[in-house]
Amino acid sequence: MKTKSLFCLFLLVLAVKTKAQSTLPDVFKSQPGLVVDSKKTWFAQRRPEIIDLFTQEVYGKIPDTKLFSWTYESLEKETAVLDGQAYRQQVRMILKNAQGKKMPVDIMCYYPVSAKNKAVPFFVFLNYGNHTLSSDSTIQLSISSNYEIELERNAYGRRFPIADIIKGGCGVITACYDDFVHDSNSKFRSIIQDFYQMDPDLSSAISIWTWGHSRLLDFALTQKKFDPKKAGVLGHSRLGKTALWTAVNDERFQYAFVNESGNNGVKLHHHFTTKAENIRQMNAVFPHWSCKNFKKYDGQDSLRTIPFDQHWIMACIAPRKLCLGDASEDLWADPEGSYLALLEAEKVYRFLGKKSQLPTQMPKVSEAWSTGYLGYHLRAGQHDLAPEDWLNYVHYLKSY
Ligand code: GTR
Repeated sequence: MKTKSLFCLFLLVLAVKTKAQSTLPDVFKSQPGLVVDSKKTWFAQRRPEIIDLFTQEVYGKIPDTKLFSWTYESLEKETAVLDGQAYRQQVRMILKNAQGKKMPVDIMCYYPVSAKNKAVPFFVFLNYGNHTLSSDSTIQLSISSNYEIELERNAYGRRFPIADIIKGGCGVITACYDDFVHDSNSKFRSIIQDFYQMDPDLSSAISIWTWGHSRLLDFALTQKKFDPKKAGVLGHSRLGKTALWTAVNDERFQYAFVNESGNNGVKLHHHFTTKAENIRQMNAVFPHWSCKNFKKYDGQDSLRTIPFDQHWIMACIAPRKLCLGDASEDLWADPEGSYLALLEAEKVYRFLGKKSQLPTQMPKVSEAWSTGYLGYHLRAGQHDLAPEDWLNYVHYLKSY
């Protein structure tokens, strides 16, 4: 009897798996049923159609940059740090909306001394308070983060090993994500109305942070030490979802580094597992991470009826570089569903003529793959942005 029920369970799992694959929405099939058959139709029709769909149904609108202006004030002139291996600068960007309302954002950048002679590859990323990156007391306490107290200095230093990144020959440019909009539903709703002058139902914190990444890139591009052809946006978890959406929308980023982004990041909704975060859970706890329309998809991942999936938006980065990292114990972010999404997105890279052939088998723990266009590594351990992840990202940004 026991064997029989086990066999039935096996058949059920098999049926679910097969269904999951057969119902995966086709990235090449446009809304009115047109099948994309040329590069031209991909770029002129299908890609914009996917971005519009995700703007309307998932992440909401990004602020219209034309309605804002900004100036920079120096908080710290170029200062030698990290035993003379790097320079650091702190700059306050004052954002101004069309009504003249101002909002400060504190930017911090580091670059290796070699950047004086030759522009370096660099990472743009948001953090949880500039002062949480290091114990150096000359870093300004964050003006907006939840971690504003002195005690929080260096609280996230491990996640951002600046000295290693500098040693690897790369620069960084960063600011606190809360400076652009607070990561709480109520604050998000008031700031987006007061400062961004947008309907909160039609946007999301992810779209505001996306806009923030682009403003950091603007600043980087005013600085000769950063190589514009080697600009990477990087994010972990909620900020990994943001890095993905940023790279789609801001094509100045040649590289996207998406670490353990999970649901609404690089995980397939159609790869439904009870161990991973689902749409309903994310919408309930973090309603401000997606627009109002996305709430109607609650439960559609478990039923596999959601009419689109995340490989569509990943494919919109093609042919630029996309590098993912997951952790073996981070089942909440669903490493397997992320790798499957990458394999699906790869079909678009190949369609666009790029020679990219990732192994069809999920990489083993501690393995890292790269095809020159797409990269993936699976770190041993839990949900985190660890020095080992950075080793892969620095290597990737420099090598491809
Ligand atoms: C979790 C959330 C995830 C992920 C993570 C993070 O609580 O469920 O989607 O984004 O937070 O950002 O650390």
